[in-house]
Amino acid sequence: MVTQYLFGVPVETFAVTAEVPKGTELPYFSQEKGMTFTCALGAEDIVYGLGETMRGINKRGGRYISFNYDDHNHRDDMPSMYGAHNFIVVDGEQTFGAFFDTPAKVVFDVDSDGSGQLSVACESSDLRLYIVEGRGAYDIVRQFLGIIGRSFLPPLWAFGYGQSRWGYKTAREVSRVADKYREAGIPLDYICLDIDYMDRYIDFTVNRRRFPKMAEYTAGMLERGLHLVPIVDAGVKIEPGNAVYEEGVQNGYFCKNRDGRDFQAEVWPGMTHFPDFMQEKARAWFGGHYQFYTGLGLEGFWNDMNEPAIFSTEYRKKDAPPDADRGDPDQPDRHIADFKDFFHRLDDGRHISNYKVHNLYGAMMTRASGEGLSKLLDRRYLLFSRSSYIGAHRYGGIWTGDNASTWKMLRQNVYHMPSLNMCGFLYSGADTGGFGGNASRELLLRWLAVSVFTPLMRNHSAIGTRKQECYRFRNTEDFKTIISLRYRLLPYLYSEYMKAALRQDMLIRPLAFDYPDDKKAREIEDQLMIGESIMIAPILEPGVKGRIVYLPEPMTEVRYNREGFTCMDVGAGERTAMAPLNTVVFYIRQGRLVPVGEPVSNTAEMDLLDVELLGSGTVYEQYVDDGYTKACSLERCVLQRREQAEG
Ligand code: MIG
Repeated sequence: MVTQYLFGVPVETFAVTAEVPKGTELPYFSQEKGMTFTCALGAEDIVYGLGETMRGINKRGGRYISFNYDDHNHRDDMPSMYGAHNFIVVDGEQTFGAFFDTPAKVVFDVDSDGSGQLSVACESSDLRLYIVEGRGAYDIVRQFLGIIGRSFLPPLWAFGYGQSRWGYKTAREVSRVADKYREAGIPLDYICLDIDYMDRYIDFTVNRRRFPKMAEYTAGMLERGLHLVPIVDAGVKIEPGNAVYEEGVQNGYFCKNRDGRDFQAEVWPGMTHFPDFMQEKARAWFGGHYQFYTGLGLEGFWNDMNEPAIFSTEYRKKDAPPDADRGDPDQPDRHIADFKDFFHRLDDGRHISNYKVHNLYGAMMTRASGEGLSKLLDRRYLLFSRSSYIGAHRYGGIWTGDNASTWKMLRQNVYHMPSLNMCGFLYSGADTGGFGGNASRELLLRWLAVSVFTPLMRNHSAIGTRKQECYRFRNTEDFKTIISLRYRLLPYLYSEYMKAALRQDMLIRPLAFDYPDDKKAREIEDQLMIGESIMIAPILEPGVKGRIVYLPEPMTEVRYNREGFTCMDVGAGERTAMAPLNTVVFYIRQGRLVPVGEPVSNTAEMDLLDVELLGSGTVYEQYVDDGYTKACSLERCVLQRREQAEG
């Protein structure tokens, strides 16, 4: 049961799409000190949720601030990342979910001082609070997913493997990446174009010298089974003659400064204006401009810098001293002052500083692009954004930003996935191999073995770091093996994604959600459930050849290497699983099945129905379609039966 509590006059966030009955008496919480909600936690209570935040799946012991930031130094104590996902689930003595629907700053103190207190401080007293009651954490999450609307449905090719790097400068360089992958026989479905494809970092342009004949180039790539995925930044370059700039100025589509003029901030293109994505008309206008790309045959995009990220503003120079707030743990960045310097016009006529609706900016950019692309294309599009708010999951996915080539970040990727799923973001993933720093061969292989199971599987790295394309490492055969597992599992992974999205359910879950009565399973954070059949127990440490795995029930242990799949039934309890770098071990639940396909070099070659069934079950309900139709429904499921004789 979900109940809504209304405080003040909240800004419309579009997060919740269902009609939710209003309540008068607030259970669990005592509301103190303005809009601070507090609740005493039991000693063993687990607190789930908060999507894109640091630390483990159980958020207990930490302090988290919803205030979207571009900070590439992902430390454990970093309070804010790029998204605001204000949904928590308390599981224990009291079991309930709470969604704090407000676009302003929210501070979640989840028993950070060990006193057993959960406190949620909302900076704005205008908000909607949704309380979800149910039969345990998983049921509560499903009810929550039920009120925020269906997840974005990407095309099949978006589930392929993608290569990206900040620094690809020319069509020639991009073609070389494609050639090298095909030569090495490593499957690949798309290559991302970072900011250098643009003309001086201006959105909706292509640098004609470095990417001549873009439409032909895109078509040629598509013939090789490769999609190009350009980046789009939030800021619009101030430059007479730039049509997007001129239209924005004329129509009042940009955010304003204190004097009512269009606000100026420096980002990659130099001085820019920020589109006022809070206005419906500005969204339609910006989204419509994706026609520039769709006209070139492009169908996939990543939206960046939409927290929004700022280098300097008309009020604050780049090298200005840090403001007085620095050192205050709740004001973790000097840019916080910048967000008070520009204003949105809401569709109800109110003017409001970005600071007060800050967490919606990236979400509304995603919405603008998603709605634009839905109109422009007769098929599904790929879109993932850096910044987000709950609700944006209906228009696109997210990636978890500028991580680094460290084992800690790999582990964080594992922790992020179920938390993001709880907040609606099914299509997500990390920069595989790490963005900052230099990836070792071992780290990249282990990371790929995790990314095989995340919907977005993209290798991305920063300019100036060690080049991280798989073919640059010794013995590319090993990379081919791991990535080919992804493709062989696609009949299952695609089916499970679509079923989860259509049922408004989670795809990636903590073990505790499937085995709520198993005390040990409840504590495990480095193993995950992927869809209805698979459990993974990835290797997240350097220099080890195996790990201890906990099985809450007897399962089929599947070992995949260059020879293919080997299955073995194993009992419940702890066991040691050895996995050399070129091998992935995963588990299939008792009585369940996993359909696997033949190896292919990209999704265009796949026949989703040509499968072999692994596991001890008898029937699997497989979602199948052409991979791009917009008309997706559970009616597209077919039953795959295991032959009696085989079983
Ligand atoms: O200021 O476009 O998170 O993925 O490669 C950095 C360059 C801007 C940040 C993104 C990253 C991307 C980079 N961008």
